Amino acid sequence: MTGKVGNTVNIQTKDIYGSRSVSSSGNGDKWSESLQSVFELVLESQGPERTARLLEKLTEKLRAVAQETGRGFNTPYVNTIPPEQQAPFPGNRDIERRIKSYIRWNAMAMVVKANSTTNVGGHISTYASAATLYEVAFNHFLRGHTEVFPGDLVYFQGHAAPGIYARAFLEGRLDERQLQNFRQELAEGGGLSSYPHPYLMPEFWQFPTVSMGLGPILSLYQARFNRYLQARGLVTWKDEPKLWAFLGDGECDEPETLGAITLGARENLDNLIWVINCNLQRLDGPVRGNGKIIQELEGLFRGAGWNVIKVIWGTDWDDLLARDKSGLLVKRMEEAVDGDYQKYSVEPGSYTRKHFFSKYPELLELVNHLTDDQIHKLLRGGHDARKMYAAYKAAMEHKGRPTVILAKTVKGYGLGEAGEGKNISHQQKKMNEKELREFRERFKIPVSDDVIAETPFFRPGPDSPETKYLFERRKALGGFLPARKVTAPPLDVPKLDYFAEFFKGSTSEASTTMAFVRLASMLLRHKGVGRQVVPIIPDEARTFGLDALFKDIGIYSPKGQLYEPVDSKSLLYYHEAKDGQILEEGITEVGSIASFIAAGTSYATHGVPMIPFYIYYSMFGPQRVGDLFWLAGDIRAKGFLLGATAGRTTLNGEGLQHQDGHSLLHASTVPTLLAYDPAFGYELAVIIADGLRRMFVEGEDIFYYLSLYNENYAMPPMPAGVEDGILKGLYKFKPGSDGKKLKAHIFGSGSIINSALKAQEILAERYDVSADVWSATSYKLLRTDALRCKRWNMLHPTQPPKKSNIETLLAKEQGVFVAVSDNIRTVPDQIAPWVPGGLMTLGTDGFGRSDTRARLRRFFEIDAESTVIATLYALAEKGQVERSLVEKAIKDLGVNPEKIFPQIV
Ligand SMILES: Cc1ncc(C[n+]2csc(CCOP(=O)(O)OP(=O)(O)O)c2C)c(N)n1
Ligand SMILES: [Mg+2]
Repeated sequence: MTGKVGNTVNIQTKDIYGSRSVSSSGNGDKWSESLQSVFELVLESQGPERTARLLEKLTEKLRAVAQETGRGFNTPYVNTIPPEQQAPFPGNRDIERRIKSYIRWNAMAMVVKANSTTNVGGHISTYASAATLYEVAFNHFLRGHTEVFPGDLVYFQGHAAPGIYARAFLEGRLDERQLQNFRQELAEGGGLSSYPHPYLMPEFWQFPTVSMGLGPILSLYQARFNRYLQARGLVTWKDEPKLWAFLGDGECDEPETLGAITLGARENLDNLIWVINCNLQRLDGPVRGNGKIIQELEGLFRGAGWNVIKVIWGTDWDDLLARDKSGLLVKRMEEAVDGDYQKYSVEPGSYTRKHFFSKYPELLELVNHLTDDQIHKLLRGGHDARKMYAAYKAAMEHKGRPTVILAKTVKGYGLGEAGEGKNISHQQKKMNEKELREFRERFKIPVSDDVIAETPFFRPGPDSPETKYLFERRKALGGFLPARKVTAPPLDVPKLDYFAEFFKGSTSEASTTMAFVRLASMLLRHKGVGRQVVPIIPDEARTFGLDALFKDIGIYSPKGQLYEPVDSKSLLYYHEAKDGQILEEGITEVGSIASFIAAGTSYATHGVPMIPFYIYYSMFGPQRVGDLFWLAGDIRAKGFLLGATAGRTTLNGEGLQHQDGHSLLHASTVPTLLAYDPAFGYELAVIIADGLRRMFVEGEDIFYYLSLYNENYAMPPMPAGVEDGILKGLYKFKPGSDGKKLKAHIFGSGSIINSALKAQEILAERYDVSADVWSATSYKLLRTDALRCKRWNMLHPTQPPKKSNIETLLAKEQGVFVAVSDNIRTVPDQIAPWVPGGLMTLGTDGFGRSDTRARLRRFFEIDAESTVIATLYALAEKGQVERSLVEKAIKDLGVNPEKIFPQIV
């Protein structure tokens, strides 16, 4: 048995290494050759598919005896494209190298300069390792936006931004002052943003990428959204743009990076190319010191069905690999771990000779003809333009699956002592004069000794071969990148009266979620914008009643529907279609918001405005994917986010992890996000109609968050003249009865406005209080407006003061003010400083519980009785009623004064 296993291991080794096989029995070449001829015979007679099946079967057998082949989806640690299949490099290598060197220098100088007088930071080593990856792409592949081509979409690795600026400088798109002001955006004349931020540089950057993991997942869903637009006939491209995402190997630890990659193969996204800069390091140290990040990623991407191209070794290694008949070189390459490879990049060639090659005498002999210096300079694949070119070309031509290129590089390449390959490389922001001189020498930068300490920028003249070459290449590829161009036409959005049915109200009970579903279906039928609407759902359509749309507009699937759905006989069957309009994402809030962002930026990315409505469990909104909400602001996304099943007590049975009472607060933190908490169908209609106008006619770069509730109640008709108040955040919905002794105001929002309305009745009937009920649709907007006025008044102290909306609305009101909300108290408290006499707030601070709405509302003290008590207490505080009356009310209304306070600390 032992012998058998031994043999099998031999066979396995040969099988993997092919002609470079190694065998302890010494006749590996013979075995390999025999296998090879059998393989060729089978292939010829049986064809590739049957051969593959046979091989799979054999591998199964091998696994059974050898337990674990240990390879999974891996191929040997060598380049995927062998030299004989490598496409020749068509460019001028010398000129391209010089251009790249100048960019390297300027990218480094930008950071060093900024940090010589400030502490604004910046990164040198990321771009230093990635320069070849970018330059080959810029000179040969990345296509700009032209009359007939929308332009490739490129996600630049955030920390490589200095290199992208430095190229734009050589292209004459950025000037010296801008480079000088890298990371000093508030300096006179402006500066360059630290990372790709379309919000800060709206004509330059298209995609924010620096929060690790978000760039990759956005690119994936953007690639899919490009297909969606084509399938629905909203764009017709002669050539389809490619999406290129450049990312870091450390970044692959983010679940967002790898978590959705199966989508790429499932939907045949061959428009997508990821380039992973495998410099083997992240911020603190090696990504996989004890392993191999490239092999790990290869296994994952292959398993997920991607086309994987490894670019590990530069051209210098081709000769060594060809000459090594023993197979020991590949074996040694496999044995060494990333921590070793990092060490080889830092130490002199003698170290690599001693520790890498000399492990096997055959290998030592193999490099006998090389000096230590030559060994040290043996290029890694990601620094070799020829290897990168061949990989990109293969990726461009690959059909049916997305491609990932795993390019091995050295972090801080070229920085030498200042950080090349060192663990501190990522943080290096300064270089001393000696290091600058070395850098200059290594990359032959024409900067003289007397100015080198100032790290001057260098740009070759307009007639230099470099500038000419660079311009010629970009011209051939359709223009400069990155560039963000907004050319979208305004949309023919429905006017408010299109939604007139909501103004009449309804006696039959409905929730705001139902009102939204009705509104969405009306919008989908609207001639002007119906086709532009993109409903997005993470597997909750049935919860919200949106499944009614399945049949009508279909769920997008590039494969259509290959099966008969189980419910095909029902009216509303599960209907997938090639031109389906709904994006049913399955259980992925990250994926869903990535789709929202792709759709919500389509006006800028493709000049085709789309209107995403992303409806989801509100608890799994910003709390779960807040970073993408933030990014949606940065990227200037438009559209509507609908946090359904909102309210800590309105969503009653689901308990602690579902009941949301704080999304509105999260939403309030995003500067371009309008956060609304509507109570009635007509409010929804007014807000959405105005949102459509502002975003898609006026062109404002804003987006909307609306809470939706699942409690049914009669939807009232719209009172006259309240539209403006709805939009600004507060209006009087139902005045209290006349002729009462005392006056109060209760602000309600969402479905909990019903507590306010019932309290209004109790207060009038039992306590002689006339309480006006107001609908507070947006505390955020009221606060922002009030802050803006207050600040203006402070800075213009001698001019007539401005009055905020909230102050104007409440100026003439008498009595006390109470707010009741199904959210934490901080939500209404946002306006407290501007409420005359202060605001008494009731809310749902604390963890949710599973129970009935009535019991939950009593528990959190936001039911009608608690609202009455709070109103009376506010009056008592002002001395308008006796405190004993409050005590009496607590007793009369059956509230337990000793119950717990749900907010723990
Ligand atoms: C979500 C997130 N977490 C942490 C960081 C901080 N950070 C910036 S760069 C970096 C290391 C990046 O390593 P890698 O992806 O390998 O990129 P490299 O610079 O090596 O190309 C870290 C942790 C970040 N930008 N985003
Ligand atoms: Mg890295």
